[in-house]
Formats: sequence, C-alpha cells, structure tokens
Amino acid sequence: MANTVGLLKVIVSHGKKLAIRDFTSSDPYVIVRVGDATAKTKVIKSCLNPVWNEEFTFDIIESLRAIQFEVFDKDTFKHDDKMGHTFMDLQPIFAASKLKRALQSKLTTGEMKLRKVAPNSENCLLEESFVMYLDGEVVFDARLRLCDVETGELFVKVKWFERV
Ligand SMILES: [Ca+2]
Repeated sequence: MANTVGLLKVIVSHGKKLAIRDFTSSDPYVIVRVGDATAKTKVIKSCLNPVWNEEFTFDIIESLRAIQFEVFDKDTFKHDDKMGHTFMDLQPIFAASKLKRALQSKLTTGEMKLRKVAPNSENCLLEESFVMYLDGEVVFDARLRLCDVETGELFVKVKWFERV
C-alpha cells in the first residue's frame, strides 16, 4: 500500500452500560473503521456489558488521523439498531512513538508513560489516559464515551508499530 507508515493493532475489549434496543437488552457488535478499511466483531447475544476481546490489524497511511467505532444491536427481522459511536484520535499515539524513537537507547524492558492524554472536546476519552511503552511496544488503553446514544462506554486498546 502507498505511504504506509505502520501497522495498528486494535483490540476491541468490552462495552459497559450499553443502551437497550430490544425488550430488555441488546445484541451488540462493533464496527471498526480505519480509513477505507472496516472490521466487525462477533455479536454478543442479550448483553449490555459485552466482552469481545477481538483483535484486528490495519495498515496505516500517513494522512489518517483517527479511527472510528460504531456499536449496533443485531436484529434478525429488521435493520440493526444504532447504539452509539465514538472515535480515537491517533495523534497522541504517533507523538508517543516519535518520543519512543528518540529515547530508544535508554529504553529497556518494562513500562513507561510516554504521553498523557486528557479528556477534551476533541476526543471521546472518559478519563485521563496514558500512551505507554510496554516491553518495546507503544500501547494505548482507552475508555471511550459513546455519542448519540443515551448510555454506553467502549473500552479499546491499540498497539502501534511504526514502520522504520
Ligand atoms: Ca437485537
């Protein structure tokens, strides 16, 4: 692929307090959008706190700024219902990766906070989070607020592998 700057591993971990779209529950799944590429988790039946723990890998091109997540309720006889959407800004991860490169000779195994990311109007974070250096990898664990929905949080983790 042209201008590929690295690989992003996206782990869709779990959801919390998701919205009800059937009688008393929902059958949630997540669509991950990274540029033109999409991936879909499995459907968890009748669950508002689903655990997916699914990992997807995407090629990342230079112009990409964010990844999108959409949650849906699977239905059999009608269109799937929306359960909110959210996104993750990739800039702090790219910046942390640059820092990691600059520090390379000083980094060993173990873990270190590379960059603090505060919740603001430009991101969907629910709490202050850190892009971490974990045994050679750049990892960002994020708790994201779902938008355009009455309730719901999405927990995702990304690992960034810069092409060198
Ligand atoms: Ca359903």
